[in-house]
This record gives sequence, C-alpha cells and structure tokens, in this order.
Amino acid sequence: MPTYEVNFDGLVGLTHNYAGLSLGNLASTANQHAVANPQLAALQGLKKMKALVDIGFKQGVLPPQERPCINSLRLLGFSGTDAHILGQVAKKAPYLLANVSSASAMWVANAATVSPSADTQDNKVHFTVANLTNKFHRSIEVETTRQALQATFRAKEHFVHHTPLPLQAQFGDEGAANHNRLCADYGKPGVEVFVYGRQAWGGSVEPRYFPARHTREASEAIARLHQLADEHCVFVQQNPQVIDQGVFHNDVIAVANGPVLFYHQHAFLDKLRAFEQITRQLSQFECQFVPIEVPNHTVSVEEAVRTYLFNSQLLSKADGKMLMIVPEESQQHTRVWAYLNDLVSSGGPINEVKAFDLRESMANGGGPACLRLRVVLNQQELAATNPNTLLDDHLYHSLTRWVKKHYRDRLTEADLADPVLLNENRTALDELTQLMDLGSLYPFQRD
Ligand code: SUG
Repeated sequence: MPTYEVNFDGLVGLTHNYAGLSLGNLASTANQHAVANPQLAALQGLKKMKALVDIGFKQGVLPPQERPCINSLRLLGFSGTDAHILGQVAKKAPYLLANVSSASAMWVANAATVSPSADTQDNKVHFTVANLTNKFHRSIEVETTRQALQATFRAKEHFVHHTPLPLQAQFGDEGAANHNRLCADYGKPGVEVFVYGRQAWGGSVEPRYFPARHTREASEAIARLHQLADEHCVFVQQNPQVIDQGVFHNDVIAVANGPVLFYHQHAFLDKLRAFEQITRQLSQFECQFVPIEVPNHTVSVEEAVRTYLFNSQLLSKADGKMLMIVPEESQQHTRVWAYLNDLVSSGGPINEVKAFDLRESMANGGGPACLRLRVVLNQQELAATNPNTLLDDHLYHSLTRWVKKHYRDRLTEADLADPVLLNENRTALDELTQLMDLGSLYPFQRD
C-alpha cells in the first residue's frame, strides 16, 4: 500500500510577537522587543507549504490557538470580564501577558511525538501530545493541541491519541523535535531514535547554562505507550555542550529521512554506541544506515545555530533522491551555502536544496523543521484524515485570504493588552474552524 510522509505545518497565529520567552533559544532572547509582523509570518509559512504541494508532496495544516489565553489567566487568579483581566494583567504582571499571548503553537514539531502504524504493535498511528513543561508559554498549548490532533485524525480504527505525560520536569517532553525515524521506506517498519537532553533519575551530564528540556524518562514512556518494540528503539543523549550553545532541541542540529541521518559532528553525546545500535537494528530490516556528518571545521555549532542548516526538511522525491528545504539564512551564509552546494553535487542521497524566507519565525528560533510535524500515513489512514486539513490550491487560497483579512502587519508587546486584539483572534479562529472543519476547538467556542 502506498505510504506517505505528510508534513503538517503549524499556521502562525494572530499574536505572533517577540517576547524573549525562551531561555536557551538564542534567537528568542536576541529579538526580544522587536516588532513582529504576524500577517507576513503566516504568509511566509503558507508559501512554504504551497511550494511543497506544488512539487507533489502531501501537506497538512494545524491551526493556531486562542491568544491571549484568558483561561490561563483565570487559573492564575485574575477575574472579571476578559477586557478587565487584560487590563489587570498588563498592569500587575506584564510578563504573564506575554506568556499567555505567544503564538508558539506554530512550532508543531513540538506538538507531539508520532509513531507510524508500521512500527506499532496494534498497527495504528500513535500520537502523544508533548507536555512542554520547560516553558510556561508552551505548556499552555497542550489541551488545544490535543483537540486539534483529534479533530484532524478522528478515526479510532486508525489513530490512537495518548494524554500528555505527567506535567512535571522529570517527564519533560518536547515532542517530535527530539525524535527521528529511520527506515528503508515510509511504509516499512523503522527504528525510532529518541534524543533526550538529560536523565531525571540515575544522573547524566547536564548543560551548565541552558535547560535540557527533554528527559530520557519521557522518551521511554512514549516508546511504551506507542507499543514500539525494544529492539527497534534507540535512546541517545544530546551533547550538553551544544545545548549550552543554543541547541535547545535536537532538530536544531540533526534531521533524518529514510535511512539518512544528517547531523553535526557534535550533536550527540555517545554517538558511536547509538550509531552501532541504529546500524544493527536497521540491518534487521535489510536497511543500511546512511549517516551524513557535517564536521565542526566545516560548519561550527555557532554557524549551525545561526543559519539553522540542520533545521531543514529532508524530503524523498519520486526519483528516490532527497530534497532539502533550508531557511534563507543558510543560503545567505557563504560557508554554509558552499557546503550545501558541495553536498548536492557529491553524488549522495541529497541532490537538491531549496531555501525559503521564514524570517518572522526564524527570529523566534523556529526554522522549516520546527514548523512541521511529520505524520507517516498509508493510503487508508490518509483517506481517514480530515480532508479539510490537507492543503490543496483551494485551501491555500482560502487561508491566504483569511490571513489577509484578519491579521495585523505590526505587533509589539504593548499591543497584547488590547481587548480588540482578543476579539480579532476569536472572530478569525471561529471562521477558521469552519474552513477546516475542526468543530468547537477553542475555549471561547465552548464557554
Ligand atoms: O520553544 N520559540 C520556540 C521555538 C521552537 C522551535 N521548535 C523546534 N526547534 N522544533 C521555543 O523556544 C519564542 C517565543 C518568544 O520568545 O516570544 C519561542 O517560544
């Protein structure tokens, strides 16, 4: 049966702004207080999605969230009308206003971990929504993400949705950004590689300055929940030194597709052991592991973080070769671009590269790979997916019109307390749930 990797991209929300909320994510900190353009951000994301559809890839869309999140503020003791709450929080706790207003749900690589049916014992696709405990502004995404995934993948005979892991640092889970799958073909069983930042119990070397957001214990729990065979899972620690240099998720320094792992020399702590396991496990499926290492003297960790070379999408083309989608920052960097040109002409599996302008998202530390959640679906599973979430020309044009109608082209933190902005959000999202047939997804639609 034909099987596809469908990339579901997060649609940028109406409150996209630069609040400097993510310690350890250098772009987020550096761009605090910059003026954001939510309309441009959403259109940049849509253009990437449309370009991939036009080349023949399957592409889905995941919706943004209701922001500012008034419900979170009520849980924290604010009361009265929504407008009153916004006024109070802006005066008494502006840091909270920024947190409950972030459009961070756009980075859906952190929405969930997904295991394809070819890997799971019950032959269903398993989803575990990431708890994102390390950052408050991200932890409040969980409930709407869970509902959005359920509204997209409804059919119980094909899809299993697990509740998030306990909302606790020892089970810190950042989803697919720390998860890679290696396989011969999407439809064949694969080896799932879980990359963690630290071990909560038992001790591990940890970064000194920046948080390791994701634990080994979280990854192990997900492997159990997803009914993966022990002999087809590899757990490897991210190098704590690169976390301290701004690599807050593994997808900032490595990406896999098919049998290929494209990674930086310093990405992993115990690389040799992990690669030996991957090689052995893949050989059980008669699949040869293809590691492509970028040496530090060619691209340093600092350059990798600045250009997001590894936050790329590796996509399998019909001719068996791979296309690499990189952010424009990689094209503008002389050494990185020279490396990429050498790579595509080297006769290896990656023979084409395309750069996209995603500057609005990049300024918050979100590149092409952060914006997408990979969901491997066979023909039947694809047919059982909510069709209104799959991007075609019609949906692209509807969403583009919708963005142009509702989104502001300038937003600063000072604008977040404006009750008019909240209403603009709700009006737009109400229309979106109809466009994408998502049901009553948002708190304001249910209250
Ligand atoms: O969690 N940035 C996000 C970026 C997530 C990127 N995702 C992946 N690498 N998969 C984060 O750090 C910044 C928000 C702000 O500062 O306003 C932010 O949340």
